[in-house]
Amino acid sequence: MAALPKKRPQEVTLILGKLKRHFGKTLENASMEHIYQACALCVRDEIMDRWINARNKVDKEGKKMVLYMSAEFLIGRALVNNMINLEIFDKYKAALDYMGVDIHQVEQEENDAALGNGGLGRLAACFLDSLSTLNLPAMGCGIRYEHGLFRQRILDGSQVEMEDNWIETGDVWEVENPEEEVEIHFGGEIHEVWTEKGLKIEHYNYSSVLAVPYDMPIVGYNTKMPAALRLWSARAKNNLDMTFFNRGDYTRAMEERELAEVISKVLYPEDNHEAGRQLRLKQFYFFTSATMQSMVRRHKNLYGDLHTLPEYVEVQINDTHPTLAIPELMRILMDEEGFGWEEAYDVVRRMFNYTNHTIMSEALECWPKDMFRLLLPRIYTIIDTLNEKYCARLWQAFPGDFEKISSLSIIAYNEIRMANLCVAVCKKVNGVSQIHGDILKTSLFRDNYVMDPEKFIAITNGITHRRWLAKANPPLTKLIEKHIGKGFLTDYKQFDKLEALLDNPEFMEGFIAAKEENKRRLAGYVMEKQGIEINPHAIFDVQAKRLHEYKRQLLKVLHILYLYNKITADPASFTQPVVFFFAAKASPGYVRAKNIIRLINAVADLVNNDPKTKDILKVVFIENYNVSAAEILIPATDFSEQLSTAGKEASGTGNMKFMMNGAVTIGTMDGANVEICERVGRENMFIFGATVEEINQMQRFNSYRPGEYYEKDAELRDVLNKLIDGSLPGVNERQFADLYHSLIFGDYEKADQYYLLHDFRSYINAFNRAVKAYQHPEEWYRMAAYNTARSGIFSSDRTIREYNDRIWHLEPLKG
Ligand code: 26M
Repeated sequence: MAALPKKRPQEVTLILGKLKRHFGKTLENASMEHIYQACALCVRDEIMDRWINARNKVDKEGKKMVLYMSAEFLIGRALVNNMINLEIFDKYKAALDYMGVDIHQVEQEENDAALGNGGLGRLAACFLDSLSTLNLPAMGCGIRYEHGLFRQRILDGSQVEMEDNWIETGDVWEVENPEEEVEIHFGGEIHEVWTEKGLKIEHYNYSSVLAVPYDMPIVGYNTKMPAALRLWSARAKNNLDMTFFNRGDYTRAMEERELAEVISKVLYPEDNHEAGRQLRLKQFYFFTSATMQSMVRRHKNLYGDLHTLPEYVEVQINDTHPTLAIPELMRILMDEEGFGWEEAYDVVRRMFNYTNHTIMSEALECWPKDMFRLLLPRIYTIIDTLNEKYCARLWQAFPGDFEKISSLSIIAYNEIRMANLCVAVCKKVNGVSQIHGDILKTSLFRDNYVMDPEKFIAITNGITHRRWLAKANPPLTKLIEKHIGKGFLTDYKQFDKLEALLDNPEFMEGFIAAKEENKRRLAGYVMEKQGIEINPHAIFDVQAKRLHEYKRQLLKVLHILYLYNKITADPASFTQPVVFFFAAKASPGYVRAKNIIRLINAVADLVNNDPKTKDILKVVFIENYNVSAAEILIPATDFSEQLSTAGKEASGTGNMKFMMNGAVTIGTMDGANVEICERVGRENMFIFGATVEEINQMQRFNSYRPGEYYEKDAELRDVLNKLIDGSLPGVNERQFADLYHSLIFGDYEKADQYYLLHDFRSYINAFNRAVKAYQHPEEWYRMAAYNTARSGIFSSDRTIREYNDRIWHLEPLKG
């Protein structure tokens, strides 16, 4: 039968209308980017009414809201995500089909909004999706970086950074609100003046920068309450300083403007590392001051009395980066609103909560006192007073114990320690997985825990299963919907229903077909982007995360070299085809991390081109890992590599994404891997390596001797020697000497800080068990599908419910 002519979908008219009115184009002469813009404008229209409505309701009904403050929001693309959450994806797909346009090509026109580095920023984005889906009143508050995380290219095996320009295609989602701009003050001097009302602080000779908010709607699934993401952009107070201009000093006239606007120019690309740079401190004060000023302004307009602020606002600070909101609110209440110290502190101590994301000492935020005081003189005096009062409290708790008091104090050794400030003032301090929460109590914040045990909680991270399953994995989502309906999209508990389907052959066939389809999609992506051919029938083994020594990409490299040695010595010893995918950005200044990228690519060169290994092993470095690449990579994965040294990865969230998409984890007992293991059992994942307790033991007794592993294990020695014996193509023999040396001898730090050699054998063992399991397809896919079935608890909807029950106590918006 001939196909009936399809009825023209109504969305076609909408899209064509936007093309005509906004760009003066018809379908025939519109570019793909025009079509993207037109679709985005249509979707935006669908959002706006709900958005306005929700905000009015919150204001009118006097609902409490949460301000989720974060220096990073790693959003990714918005178009298709918004369509899915508005339940209009199928209609738009049909409309574009009708117009002869592939919706996935339209999708790719959008640049990722990569206003974050990694886990911390992506968690913030998942949380906003869940807050909106659960209809909880929320606003995300951050910085509108003109340039997000750099784009990565690999040239001759090395990382090269290129400028990101997300705004080119992202501005369609934002609404500029110049009427809500606020002024931020830096530098200058402060004076105490006596007035009839008592001592008053005045601030002189400061320089001003304007903060202009741009609001972006965050649409949860079928929500009544789109959240707002408010990002602040820096602008000079005077466009051109005419006093300089009139004197003929044209450069100076513009300089002022450049200096102001540089504040929101670019995201610092460091993850889990703190370099103490002044501009970054400016960024932090800039967005925290703007957020506090606008919060106070709104509250005064709506409710009049600032004493009631804690009844209407909860502030969650995402790591220490937004900590300055605390002294800034003290400043506003005291210097601008006439509150006394105790009166202001009583408001502030009831509003703030702090999430810690790392115990890596190099990532703990500390600022040199002198630099801080010059840049923020008034905030400095407030912190100084907070510190004084806190030390008095510490003295009560630990009389005479100067060492303890100085380790807990907010200011010591000429540094201001943001984590200590947070712990001193916040109502709740939370870790991001159970094990991480325990480590906070027993090590990083041990003494604070003794003083205030009720402050410390652990709420395990989560991921939004709308983006990470429904958007990223259409075939598996369709299969799940067919068997259990769409309810799981808003009710994560319904994942449990999948367990019964593991005995259903139709479901299992569909599960396998979905995995195969996703593997072919990834193979197509790798071919298109990088011109590399891969075997879609091989095991897809994936390690995708920021490059960091503690995450141990290097352990994976050692393992690949081990397999290479084995196969070249005896081809029969390992015959299972495996593609090893790495995807990772390194901070541009992190020399060793960049060298590990260079090494991965050298090893790829070696094994991919050796006739003895090229049909068995393939190493692929995925360029420019970002949210959109993750959406392709993760659903295609068989083995999820989660190799961090136990005790170092606070939670991990990639681990959850892989699990949900039916990959099986090879991992250490670290972060949320521990809870994944609790959910699926040791028989459905591959655990290896030292535990936190074992690592602590070795540290306590200083008993770890990596050199002994090198001496006793000949195969390990052969692997390590490959780094320096000229075997690796395309590099100088000295290229990896530092890595080699750091594992066996160490230099400034001690050798093999992250226990790679200790865990090497244990890892090989776990990998081999995984390969063996994979070779029994029926059992393997059951294990994979079981992982999906047990993953519901890692939805960020569960996480947000827990934050709400234990910290915020917000009421969902109804009607
Ligand atoms: C700080 C100051 C200066 C420059 C950079 C930073 C900085 C930026 C990002 C410090 C840490 C940053 O991120 C830390 C992070 O992403 N932590 C991860 O948080 C995830 C969400 O909770 C956890 O799942 C990861 O385990 C944890 O590593």
